[in-house]
Amino acid sequence: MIRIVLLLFLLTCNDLRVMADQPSLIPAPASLQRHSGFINNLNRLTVLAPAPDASGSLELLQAWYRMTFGTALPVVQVAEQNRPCLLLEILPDTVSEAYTLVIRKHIQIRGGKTGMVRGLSTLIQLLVQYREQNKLPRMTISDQPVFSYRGVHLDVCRHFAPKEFVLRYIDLIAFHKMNTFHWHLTEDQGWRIEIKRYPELTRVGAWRNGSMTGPYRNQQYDTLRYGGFYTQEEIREVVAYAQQRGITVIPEIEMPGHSVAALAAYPEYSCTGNVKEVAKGWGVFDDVFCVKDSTFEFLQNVLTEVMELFPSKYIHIGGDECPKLRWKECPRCQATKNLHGLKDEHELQSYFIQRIEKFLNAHGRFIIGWDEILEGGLAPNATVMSWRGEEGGIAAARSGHYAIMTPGSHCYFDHYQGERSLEPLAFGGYTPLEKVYAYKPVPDSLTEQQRRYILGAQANLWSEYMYDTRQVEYMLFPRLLALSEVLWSPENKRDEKDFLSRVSRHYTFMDAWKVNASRSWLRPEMMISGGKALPSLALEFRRKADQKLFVKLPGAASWKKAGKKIHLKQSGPMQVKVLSKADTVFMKYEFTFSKATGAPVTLPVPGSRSYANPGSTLTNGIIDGYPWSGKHWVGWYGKSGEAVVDLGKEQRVDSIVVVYLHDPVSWIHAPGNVELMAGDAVLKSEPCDRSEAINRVSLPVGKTLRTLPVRFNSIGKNPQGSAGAGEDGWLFVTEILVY
Ligand code: TNX
Repeated sequence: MIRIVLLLFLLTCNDLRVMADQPSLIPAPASLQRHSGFINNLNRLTVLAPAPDASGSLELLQAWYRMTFGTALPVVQVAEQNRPCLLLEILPDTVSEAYTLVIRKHIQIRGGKTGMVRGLSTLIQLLVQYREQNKLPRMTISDQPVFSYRGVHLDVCRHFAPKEFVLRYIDLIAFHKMNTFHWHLTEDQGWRIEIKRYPELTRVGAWRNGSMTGPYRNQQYDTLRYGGFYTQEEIREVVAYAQQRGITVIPEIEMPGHSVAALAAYPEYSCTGNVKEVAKGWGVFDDVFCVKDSTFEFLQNVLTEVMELFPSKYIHIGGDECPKLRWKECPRCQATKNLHGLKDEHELQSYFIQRIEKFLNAHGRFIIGWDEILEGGLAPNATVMSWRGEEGGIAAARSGHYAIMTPGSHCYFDHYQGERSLEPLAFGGYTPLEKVYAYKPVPDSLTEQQRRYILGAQANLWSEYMYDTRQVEYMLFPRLLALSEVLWSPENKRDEKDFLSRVSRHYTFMDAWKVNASRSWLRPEMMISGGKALPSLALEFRRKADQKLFVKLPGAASWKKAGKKIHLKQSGPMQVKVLSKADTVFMKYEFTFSKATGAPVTLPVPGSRSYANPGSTLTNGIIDGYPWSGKHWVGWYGKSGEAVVDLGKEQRVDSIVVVYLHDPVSWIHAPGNVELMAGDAVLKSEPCDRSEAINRVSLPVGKTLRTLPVRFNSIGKNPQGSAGAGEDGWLFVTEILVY
């Protein structure tokens, strides 16, 4: 008996050891086969000089090796006795991303020029992991990506990134097996690419006389001159550097909207001729390119220089968020509209994009545009970048157009990745690591035939609140690791728990490269549910690994160790201390109690898309702040919302208070008013205030009630003069309080 137990014990130990030895790679390879045994003396690794090597693979290996370990590998002409040797077998193919990595007596990577780049990042990750043990397990990896488009975007207009950082960014995304860098080069707040024929674009357009300094609603600005741009020589350097790393650079030149900087430099291409300065604040601006022949001549000349610099098949021409106000009032735009028999300004936008598309197609290039290019008729050969959800991508695929998925819900890395109150200022939203990892780029609603039009997905880094490049890294990592695996690895290999443990280990690599990676995902997540005798709450923290939790409850004088559930009965601040081997974090939450706190809520009209949070969100005691984060709200898109609060028993209700959001730049508008169905009577509130971002409306009741059906009346489409005018808008509620 004892012997059997001992045997079982030894077997378990062995299993654990094998587990700890598992190669930890991100993204996970398509196939990995372990062989028995190891290569020893890893610290004596050499690399065999490849036969005439035009691919630059050895150079890249040495650059990445030096970034990681501080030195280069010794290069030998013949493998030496008792020293492991790395052999790069470079195949003539330059396009395929497939590679094999065989570790037996020596190490061999085999692949075309691009496959070799992918293989090198796999090898370096293994070397980081097994360096301390000084031996490498034998294995064969055969690997290739699932999706052909694996993009990362960077907005260098809201905040500028110097060329040196752009090069580093390319290294970072290539190392994680992404293959496209979408370089957002022009915006209202800055034009960042030198165009020889139009020097004013950078002399005037690359600089602004102040920037927004806080969250959008505060409308505070500094008066510092801010800007920068890339010379054509620098751009050539970036493109060549990227090419060497298997990265295609797609430039984005925004039109017809988001073009204030260009129009400040050349006001003659606006409708009014009267655009005075590069925009200081973020948002959507009414001044856009005027739809007349001279504008097209200008843009075609610009694009001609752009094509000379960027060999990519695709040129991104923007197309998003173009208000139609100026066009409606402009005689020249109206003349163009009438001349071509166009129905409305949406068709005029479509005409604009198609005319540019024709020009680029004639030069052998294809356009990508944001999903607004679907409105008023899609240009025949365009590829759609779907950002307002997945609908744009679905519509494109259904009509036989290629699409790239980049929905705000999963791919906007300018959103918060952790509890808002603990994070640096961000755009808004809530896109934690696990959510990115759960992303499926191909919507289920597509047929087999339509699916092949989904090329892949992309992370977007809009830099309104990324004041420096450290912050860019913070927002990119570790979320990029999740997206890279979503796009590279077979879906049946996806396993969140396993992935998170690999992410933990990957910090060794990220620390070596001095990446300012966020550790927010390591914070335990608070789950709130209703307590037993209302009003009360029960809190549970989803902890990671070895974390210990201590809490100081509202009104309490001292800290106590948190059990599995924490019971809460009153308003006030709650502090949480999380201790682990890695670090200590403090978290603070503010709870607001009312008669409804913890009460169950049903949603006869469920929330939309990423904001379809459960009804209990509205009675969980948390009133979110500004900038808002996605998880504390229920959001309804293009319609009114409804919620029914169940107080558990009949009781006196003097009034109810609804706390809602008003953030027009994000297409979120305060409700018109709110209503309560109190028995047969319908009680209506005054019109909702919209002077702050977070507002509350109070509705006097004075009745005895148990269930409270509340209706939040939408104001309909986004009003004229605001972002997304004429489109469906959102309605956001964070809390219902009952007194
Ligand atoms: C919308 S995404 C924009 C950008 C902003 C971004 C912030 C897109 C095509 N347009 O101009 O920076 O939201 O999340």
